[in-house]
Amino acid sequence: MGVERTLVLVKPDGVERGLVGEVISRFERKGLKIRALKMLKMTREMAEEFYSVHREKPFFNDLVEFITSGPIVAMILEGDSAIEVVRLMIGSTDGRKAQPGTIRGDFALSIQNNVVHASDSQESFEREYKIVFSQEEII
Ligand code: FUP
Repeated sequence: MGVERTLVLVKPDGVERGLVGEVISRFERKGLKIRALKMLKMTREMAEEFYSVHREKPFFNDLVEFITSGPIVAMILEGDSAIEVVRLMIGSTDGRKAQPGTIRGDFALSIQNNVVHASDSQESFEREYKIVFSQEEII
C-alpha cells in the first residue's frame, strides 16, 4: 500500500489496433501519474528476459514471437496502490474471461493477444522496468 510504481506495456496488438490513447487515457483519468513513457520494439533477448518466469511453459516461444512482432508502448505509472489498481483495471489474462469494464474485458478476445501487460507485484516491477527503461528516462 501507499504510493507505488508499476510498469505497463501496450502490446503489439494494442498499438496496431490504435488503442494506445485509450489505454493511457483510462489510467490518467483514474488519477495515476505517468513517470516514464516511450515506444520501442523489444528484442528477442529483452523478451526472453522479460518473460523468463514462463521459460518452461508451452506458450513461451509464441509469447516471445508475439511481443517482438511490432512496436510496443511502455510506461511507468505512479499512484496509491498502483500495482493492485492497475491489475484490476486491466482484468484477467484471458480476454474472453476478463470482466467488461476492464481493458482486456473491453478490447481482447484472446489469452495471448491481450492488449496490455502490467506488473503483478513489487518484485515483478523492480525486475521488469529495468529491462525496458534506463534511469535517465524516468522522472
Ligand atoms: P498476466 O500477468 O495477466 O499478463 O498473465 P501471465 O503472467 O500469467 O502471462 C503472461 C502472458 O503470457 C500473458 F499476457 C499472455 C501469455 N499467456 C499465453 O499466451 N498463454 C497462456 O496460457 C498463459 C499466458
